[in-house]
Amino acid sequence: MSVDGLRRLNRAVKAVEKAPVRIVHLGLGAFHRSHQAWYTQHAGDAGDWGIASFTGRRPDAAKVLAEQDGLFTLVERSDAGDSFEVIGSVVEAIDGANIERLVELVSAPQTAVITLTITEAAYAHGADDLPRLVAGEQPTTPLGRLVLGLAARREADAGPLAVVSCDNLSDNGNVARAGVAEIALGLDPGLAAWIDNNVSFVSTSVDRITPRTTADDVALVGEQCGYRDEAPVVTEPFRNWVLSGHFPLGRPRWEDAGAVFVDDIEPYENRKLWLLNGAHSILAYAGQLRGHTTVAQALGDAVCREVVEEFWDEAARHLSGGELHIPEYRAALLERFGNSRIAHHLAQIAMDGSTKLRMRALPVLRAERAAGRSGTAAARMIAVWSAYIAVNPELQDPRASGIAAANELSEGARVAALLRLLDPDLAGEPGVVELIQELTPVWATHRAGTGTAA
Ligand code: CS2
Repeated sequence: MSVDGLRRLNRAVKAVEKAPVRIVHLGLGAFHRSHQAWYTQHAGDAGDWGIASFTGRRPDAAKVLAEQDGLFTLVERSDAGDSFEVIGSVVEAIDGANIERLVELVSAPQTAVITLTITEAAYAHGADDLPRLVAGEQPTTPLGRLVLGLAARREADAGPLAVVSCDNLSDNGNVARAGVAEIALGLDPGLAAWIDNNVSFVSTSVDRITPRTTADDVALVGEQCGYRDEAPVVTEPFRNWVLSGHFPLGRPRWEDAGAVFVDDIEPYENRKLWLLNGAHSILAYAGQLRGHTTVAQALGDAVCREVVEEFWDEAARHLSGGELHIPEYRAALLERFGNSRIAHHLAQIAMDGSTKLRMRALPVLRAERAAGRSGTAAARMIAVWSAYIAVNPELQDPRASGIAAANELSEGARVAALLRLLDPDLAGEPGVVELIQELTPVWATHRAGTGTAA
């Protein structure tokens, strides 16, 4: 970006002084910037809360953003048009491999909150770093890095803080706690005890549909705003954040921006994971098998829409508590998914299916079967995944080797092996494998315009 452009961006954000770093974030991606960065900018006390955000695997995002002083344009895109806002809450953008800076910031007494968007799959992989940490080498996983930072905080006697998971996992605070504890215990039981006494793990349900930025988005911001921003983010107008847990050293007044704090987060998590994310996964596989590219296109296909609605009917039977307003929520989802100006690519959602389906299909399938019903619509989510990976074996997945091994088997054994990857117990239950097996082939041969599927 030109110096002139940057100055104009700076003026636009009216950020004379940057907020001090009090939040450390792991996982500097588009979603972090459309969600936590937006909420922090809109908190009443935003001036007190700057975010230092670390990338995950690649340094590029940090480099581009650091050159813009952390500033970027958020484009809110609705059917009615675009609106543009410069976000200034990310005051430092850092390569995740810069462990020195991470340790420095996590051990600083003024750091009060660590937020995470590290992907669902990353919570299972922290222990991969244990041998490296024990050998005194640099950790490479987000949880390994987090534990190293917490160890430094303990050494510095910098006091308690809150870790806030913002990934699409049920009970994500406790999942983060367990992942961190496993590494810390292997490294030093004293550290594990310190974490137990000083680190609060907050669970959250996060929501804002945010596709990857494209070259067209960069060009559009240039045309509409009159400056060149190399790292804008396009998102939908809707956003939601439900949090549950304790912040021992305080937090931004995110409630000013609409965040909701609850005692029991489970009903909200399930509503989001099953209705929104579950529908996304169905559309990702069924939609691509039927020749569609985006969520809006897939939803416009009556066959895809019907399987989504059937899954919603099943899931809704097991959603209760809180203030869920399911009919309104479903109607809002149809509108959000139908926003055709947001090109949300099905290929992006399809990745890491074995982890996502555990959260999106399995709870509904188990609940339906416990109630004496077949759970056909939930089983169909697994069937469309199974049909999709049979013809797309290269799809990114944390269990890629298990999927490749399953793909070598005959169809019946293949489906059983895939289900075992998701849940060995369910795979052992009579009738489940057969049900998924029956539902799979019709999708394997399906293409748009060829009638209805089972
Ligand atoms: C999607 C989510 O990629 C996926 O798996 O289902 O990223 C979804 O867009 C967000 O959770 C929306 O809040």
